[in-house]
Amino acid sequence: MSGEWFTETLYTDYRQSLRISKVLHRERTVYQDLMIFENPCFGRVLALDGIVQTTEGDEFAYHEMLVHVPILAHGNAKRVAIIGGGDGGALEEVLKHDVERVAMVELDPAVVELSRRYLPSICGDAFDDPRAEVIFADGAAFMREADETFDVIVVDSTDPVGPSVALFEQEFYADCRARLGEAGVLVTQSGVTFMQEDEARDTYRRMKPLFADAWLYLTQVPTYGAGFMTLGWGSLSAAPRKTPLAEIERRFRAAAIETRYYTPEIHVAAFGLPGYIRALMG
Ligand code: AG3
Repeated sequence: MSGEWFTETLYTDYRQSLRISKVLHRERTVYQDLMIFENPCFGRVLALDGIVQTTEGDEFAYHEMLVHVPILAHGNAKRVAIIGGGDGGALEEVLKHDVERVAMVELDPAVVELSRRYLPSICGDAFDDPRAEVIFADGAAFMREADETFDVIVVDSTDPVGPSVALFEQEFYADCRARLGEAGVLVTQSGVTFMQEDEARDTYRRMKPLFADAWLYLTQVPTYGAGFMTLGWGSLSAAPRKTPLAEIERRFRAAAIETRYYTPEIHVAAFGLPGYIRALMG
């Protein structure tokens, strides 16, 4: 942060800055530096350890693709786990579906508390939904020790620096696989590929030996900068990713969800990858 600008320090040779019109909150939690500020273009912004996690203006481009793609590809998801996701944006999207239980496992209680206070436009009243259980725990340990099964597991993590490193390891993906029901799907955030090639490559290569179907898919989030973000995809069956457009359209209509980024067309198209990303997959 310098003067009235917030400058992200994620990369050594490329930076993005957002004007700070007002700082709403700043604290060093037990786990990380947390800041919530306002920007004229994106509205309220949540940053953790100096990295933009989500903004009121563009959170839809991330949370809708992270959640609706696996749930609608699965077709009958009743039990969902979210690892991370303390701002509640992913949780809110999951709860738009006809699910029975959502377990959200977040490391840092301060992220949930401050998101409820300052980011209600992102989390809505998701945290009060009786189908949701918020568990404050280490996501990797939770998956190692859990004994329930999930239809969809969504990993809504920070970048693999600091507390979330374990969420990018093959052991963690294997523990997730063990917790997935038939045709279950695991999705993870795997970085902005142009800048974070290793993240996408490692995610794919670590998932590939574990899952019947491993892939990456795309979204584009303005405040993550530098082009497409990929989301990692691992499934116990090839069927979910290959669900035809007409069937995705039918499920989307039946779910009666309003979206701003997600459409059945973009769902299917998101699995088509540019050459520079395809090349990372070998
Ligand atoms: N988690 C993904 C943040 C990625 C930002 N990093 C980056 N630009 N490479 C966001 C959590 C929101 N629920």
